[in-house]
Amino acid sequence: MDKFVQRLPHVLKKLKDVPKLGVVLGNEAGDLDSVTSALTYAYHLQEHRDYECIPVLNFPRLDLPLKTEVRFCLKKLHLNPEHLVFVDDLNWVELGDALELTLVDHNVINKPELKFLEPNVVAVFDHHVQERQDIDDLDFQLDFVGSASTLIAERIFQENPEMQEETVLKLIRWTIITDTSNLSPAKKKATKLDIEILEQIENILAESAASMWNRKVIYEEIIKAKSDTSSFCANQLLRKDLKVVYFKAPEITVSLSSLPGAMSCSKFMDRLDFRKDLDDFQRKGNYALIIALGAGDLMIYPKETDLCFKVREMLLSKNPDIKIKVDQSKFSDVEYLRRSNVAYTRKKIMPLVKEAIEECK
Ligand SMILES: [Mn+2]
Repeated sequence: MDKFVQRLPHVLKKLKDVPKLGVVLGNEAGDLDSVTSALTYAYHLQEHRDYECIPVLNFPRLDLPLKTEVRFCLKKLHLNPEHLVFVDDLNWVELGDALELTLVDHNVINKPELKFLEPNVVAVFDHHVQERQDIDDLDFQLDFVGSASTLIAERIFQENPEMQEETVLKLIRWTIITDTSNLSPAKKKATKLDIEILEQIENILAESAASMWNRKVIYEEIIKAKSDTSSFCANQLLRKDLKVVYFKAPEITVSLSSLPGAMSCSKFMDRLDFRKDLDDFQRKGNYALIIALGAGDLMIYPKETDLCFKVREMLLSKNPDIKIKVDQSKFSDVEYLRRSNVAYTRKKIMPLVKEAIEECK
C-alpha cells in the first residue's frame, strides 16, 4: 500500500496518456470511511485489473488540515496524505471516455459541476439512503451497514480470499471500529456484517501483525484525533465534516455540517468568531440554508424563511422517534433545536431535510 500511495503523484502526471483509468471517488464529507473506502478499493483494483486505478478524495486539497482523524490514521501507517489525489487535482473533462468511476460512501454524484460524469459510473458501494434511480447496468452494492468500508472489505475478500495486506486491513478495521462507535449497542450502528468483517480482519492480523491495538484503544485515539480541533476557527468547524445538497429549479444549495467531537451547537454559538464566520461561510458557499448538527442539538440559519420553517416542521412532526424540540436561541435569526435520540445521525436527518425542501419548492 505504501508504494501504491507513493506512486500516485507520478500517475497523476501521466493521466492524459492512459487508455483507461479507474477512479474510486469518496464522498464530499471526506471522513475516515470515505477515505478508507476509496484508498483500499483503488488499491485492490490496481492489483487485480490491467489498467491504472486511483483513489480520489472528494474535497479540495486545501481542506486536508481539517481531516484530523484521517491524517492521524495515515500517519500511523506511514502514508503521506500529500501524495493522495484530490478532486481538484484532476481535469475531469479531459479524462473523457477513458474514465471508469466507482462511487464509494455515496451513491449519486452530488456536485453539479461533476454531474456530467454520471455515464462513467460503473460501480457503487454505499450505506446511505438510495438516491440513484437506474442501477441496472451497475455493480451496485448498497446496504445499511455501519461503515461503507465493510462493503469494500467484503468485496475484496470475495475477489481475493488470500488478502493479507496489513495497511489495508488496519485501515478498514480502524474505520469499522470508528463508524460503529466501537460496536456500541447503544449507538446501534454496527450490523452483523460489520462484526463479521471486523472479526475476519482481526483473525488475519492476529497471525501476521506484530502488534494489534485493542479496539478500545484505537477507538479512543481516533476519536481524540477527530475532535482535536483546538486550532480551528468557526468556519473550519463548519467545513470539517460538511455535506452540501443541491436542488434544481430554483437552484438552492443547503449545507449540513456535523460539528466535530462532542461539540454542541450551543457551545459553538458561544464562540467569538461564530457570527462573522457563519456569514463568511454562507457567502462563500452561497447557501440558502445552513444546518449544523452538534452533540445533543442542531441549528438552522437563517431562521425566518420558508425553507427553515419547512425543515423545522419536518424534523418536529415526521417521526416522534427522532425526539427533536425547539429551544431558546442565543441569536434571533438562528433556529435552535434540542435532539435527544443519538441514533438520529446526519445520515437519517439528511433525507428528511431533502424531503422538506422538495416540498417547499
Ligand atoms: Mn460512511
